[in-house]
Amino acid sequence: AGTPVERAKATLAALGADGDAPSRRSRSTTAPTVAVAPGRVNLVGGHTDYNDGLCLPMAVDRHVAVAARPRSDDLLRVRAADFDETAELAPDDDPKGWAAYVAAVARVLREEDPIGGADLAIASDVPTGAGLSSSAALELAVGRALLAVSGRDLPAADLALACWRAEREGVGVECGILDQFSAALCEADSALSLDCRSRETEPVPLGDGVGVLVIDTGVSHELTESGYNDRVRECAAALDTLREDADRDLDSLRDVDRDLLDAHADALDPVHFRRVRHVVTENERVRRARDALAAGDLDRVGDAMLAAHDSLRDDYEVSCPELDAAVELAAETPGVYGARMTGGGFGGSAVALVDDDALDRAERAIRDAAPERVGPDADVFACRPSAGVRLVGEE
Ligand code: GAF
Repeated sequence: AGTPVERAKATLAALGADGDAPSRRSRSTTAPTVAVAPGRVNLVGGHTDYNDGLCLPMAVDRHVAVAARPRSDDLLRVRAADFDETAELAPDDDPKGWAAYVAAVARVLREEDPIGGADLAIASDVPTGAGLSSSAALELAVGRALLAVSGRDLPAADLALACWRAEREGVGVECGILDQFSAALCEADSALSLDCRSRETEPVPLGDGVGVLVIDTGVSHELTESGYNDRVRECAAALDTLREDADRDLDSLRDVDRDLLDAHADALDPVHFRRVRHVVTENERVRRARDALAAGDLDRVGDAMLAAHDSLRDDYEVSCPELDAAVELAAETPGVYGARMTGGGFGGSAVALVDDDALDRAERAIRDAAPERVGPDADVFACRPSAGVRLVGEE
């Protein structure tokens, strides 16, 4: 029971009380530092980030909290409250599971400047494996907490890039920057327009009349074991073919538009053609949705979300029957503007944009129908747009 911040603090206090206590100096003189970082949904812009494309994520009001205090040695002693597990990490250790994220972030941060040893306690209410980017939230909260106990600071975008490198190099997911930038740079009450090529971000206020529902299918996805890295490679192979056939210097699929794709369609393997078509049309949908959201045209945002789902299902093939059912169920629910799968896919969650006045009714209707329509472990909850990573007390 309790919020992630309360649980992280209590867990850290309990960690100090056991036999393997931290140094007396750090225990007696240092109040805990607490960092929180949010999960996210992505309203539009799926699988565009590693193709230098556009996204429109929104951080949710569910967080990973990390309570920390310095140690006098260089160990990281980390207690995961939700898993009831403790890991003790020396600087060169290479653990598996959740501790891999902690070790990878510490390793990347150490490349610039030293970070001190620390006791860390982690607690979260971001569901794991649900496509809500719990791992980026963990990375950002750990990173912010480690910097703080080491007397260091980094701009949020630099911390996001460090955590992105940690995920790629330390954990082995060939992801783009979407999740780490969302957990770092989203602002309260807003979606975030993110250009993954320039790395420019701009908040787009969501407006009072909009609610957001998450429909967690209960089908867990695991990016490292899914077809995610296959999609990254298919895009890279398609880009090589297009460069050769068009004899053009293309930096990424961001440089490909519909005309270029159509002109060189015959050179592409049909599967690769569909992958590129998704990326090209998805960037167009993000532009459309971003402008429509800024103009308060929620019907248009919803249409872009529904079209995005079709494209992710048919051209990119990263959906699954439960996600399709969740989107279908949401789309037929009164008050829903649109819905799509969010995150890497192959399981996880769908996100729906809903008229705020109809939010409670829509949530109930979807929750009632979800066990039969989506799956026995489906869960439905409303969320509010939240700010990115921060130290508690500095909000
Ligand atoms: C996962 C990845 F980690 C992101 O980088 C992004 O590609 C997303 O899937 C799909 O848009 O969350």
